[in-house]
Amino acid sequence: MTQKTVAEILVETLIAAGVTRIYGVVGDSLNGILEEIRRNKKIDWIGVRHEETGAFAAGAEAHLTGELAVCAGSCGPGNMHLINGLYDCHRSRVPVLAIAAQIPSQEIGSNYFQETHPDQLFRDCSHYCELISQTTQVPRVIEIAIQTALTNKGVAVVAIPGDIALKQAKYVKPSATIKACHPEVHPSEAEVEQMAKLLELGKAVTILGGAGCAGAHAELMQLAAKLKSPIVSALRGREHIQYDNPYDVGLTGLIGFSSGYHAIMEADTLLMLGTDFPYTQFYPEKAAIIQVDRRGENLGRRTRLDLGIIGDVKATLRALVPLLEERNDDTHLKRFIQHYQETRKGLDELAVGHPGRSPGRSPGRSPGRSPMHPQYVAKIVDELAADDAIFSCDVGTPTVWAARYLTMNGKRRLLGSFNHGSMANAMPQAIGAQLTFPGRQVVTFSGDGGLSMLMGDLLSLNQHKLPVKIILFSNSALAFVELEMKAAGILGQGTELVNPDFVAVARSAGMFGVRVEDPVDLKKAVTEAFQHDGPALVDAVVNRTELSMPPTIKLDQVVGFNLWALKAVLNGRGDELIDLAVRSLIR
Ligand SMILES: Cc1cc2nc3c(=O)[nH]c(=O)nc-3n(C[C@H](O)[C@H](O)[C@H](O)COP(=O)(O)OP(=O)(O)OC[C@H]3O[C@@H](n4cnc5c(N)ncnc54)[C@H](O)[C@@H]3O)c2cc1C
Ligand SMILES: Cc1ncc(C[n+]2csc(CCOP(=O)(O)OP(=O)(O)O)c2C)c(N)n1
Repeated sequence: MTQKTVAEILVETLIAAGVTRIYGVVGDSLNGILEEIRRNKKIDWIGVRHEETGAFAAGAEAHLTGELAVCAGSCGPGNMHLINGLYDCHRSRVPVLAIAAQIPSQEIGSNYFQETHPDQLFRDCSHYCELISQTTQVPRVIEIAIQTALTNKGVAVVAIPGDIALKQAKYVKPSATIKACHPEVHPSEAEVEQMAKLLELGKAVTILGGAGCAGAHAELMQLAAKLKSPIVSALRGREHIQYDNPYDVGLTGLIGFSSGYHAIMEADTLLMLGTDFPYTQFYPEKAAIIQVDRRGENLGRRTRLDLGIIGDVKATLRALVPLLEERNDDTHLKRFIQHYQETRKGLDELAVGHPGRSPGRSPGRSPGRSPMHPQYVAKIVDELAADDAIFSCDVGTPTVWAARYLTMNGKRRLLGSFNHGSMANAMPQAIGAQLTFPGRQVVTFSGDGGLSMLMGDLLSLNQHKLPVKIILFSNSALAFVELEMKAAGILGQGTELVNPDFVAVARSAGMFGVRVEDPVDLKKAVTEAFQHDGPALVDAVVNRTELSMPPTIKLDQVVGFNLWALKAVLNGRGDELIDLAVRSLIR
């Protein structure tokens, strides 16, 4: 009977599933697996400086390829550091396997050095989470974990004590089934007919499309053409929907466009396709609402429905479109296309650079110089970036600028921590993206708070020779939260950041670095960074108090804003108040 070590079988099983790299930080509980990876040579070990980076990087790889990606952490604190990144992967529904090493098996339950219970800790951020306590469990448990991550789309965790990994086990050839499979979910004919009937009743139908529209662009355009419907995108759907799309009216939501907001609110029928857009206050109260989603459990969880259909967007639309009459009346569509053009014009007018000056004042700037509009930075990067660039944006205002100013063209991709909403995602995701697509340009929109949170992994860019381009929106603040505090009517504290010289940090990490304070220097700096043969950072000094106004301002937000203004005046922060007031008037 052929025997192999558990680690050997684990690595072979991963290779059979198409895994080519594992992100993580080593530790002696991982030694058996590490040694097998070294010996086998078919998997690259990507050492990072923080395990959370490894989990985000694996998530980016899985998002971009749809295939399994793997990260690993050593026992106790080593794998606990994975947890936030794994939550992000799980909520974004990307297939990731985490190998969580465990303390020696005979010590479990004795409060041993570094003891935790990963098989319990990771339950909430995984579909499958099991401990291998016997050699006879491999390869079965590993295969089930992989299969579950791929089929249910999300995280699976295998906890494995270091000593078990080194033991001999009976060798079983890895199963052929552990590959990503993409079955189509079709609704029944009767359900599609019911949907067609309901849609025919609507005079003003708006489509809200999300990430579930991936691969269904042609069908979506045919549908909108027949219904004469404007298409609003949810943020995760942008990259799949907004290109070559004459029906596009932008995003809705707090950081969305007023055209997207009104196209939904003023529709008599809303058709939700592959979206789990979470903000309930942005759904219409009176319209008939139809939702199509491949997961039945997601139907109706954000808004009440008149009809819920379980099905893939592509398969459902293929069946639906032939049943619909083409409409002649395009009043609803035209109205919101025009609205969108006006909104777009308004946003583009904000994306300007005034050489040598800008209206605000912020701490830490060169004397006599005031910061740039972040919108201008975003617009210039959009113009200069490659046609097939992969972008990632940090949670915070970089998400706003990416949502509003990065053009999606069907080849570009956009990564973020959109569902989990964790800071510090952009640079780690860029690591995964660049390793997966070494020939493509990978650009981050980073916040100074976000970048500094996992800043140790700037070192990984040079170490792994990853030419990632970091566009740093340097505003010396946790600005998004500052804005939220203002909207909530509190003066706030804890948002100020005393930053290092990021260019010096970048250079000492082996990167190209350039600081830009004057808009006139921006294009040259971004071009140099893009042309540099290696990792680069552009420290763009931007205005801290640019408002990301919601498409509609509710009374309580206005009251809150005024309350903040009052407190600011009473506390003698008048300069910032004027700054804000000017900006909100502009808009
Ligand atoms: C700071 C910040 C601000 C934000 N502000 C906004 C905002 O203003 N506007 C906004 O839109 N978002 C905003 N977001 C993002 C928001 O939180 C959600 O992540 C986003 O709206 C979800 O997009 P989605 O519905 O496309 O993706 P998901 O939430 O991933 O939903 C996709 C849905 O499609 C289904 N699905 C998947 N594949 C298929 C298929 N083939 N066929 C059918 N169904 C399928 C899934 O089951 C799921 O229900 C913000 C995020 C951050 C961090
Ligand atoms: C891990 C984590 N901690 C805190 C928050 C709350 N939060 C959301 S955005 C944000 C500020 C982000 O600051 P920065 O990266 O500097 O971007 P800015 O908004 O200033 O442009 C904070 C603290 C979060 N989302 N995630």
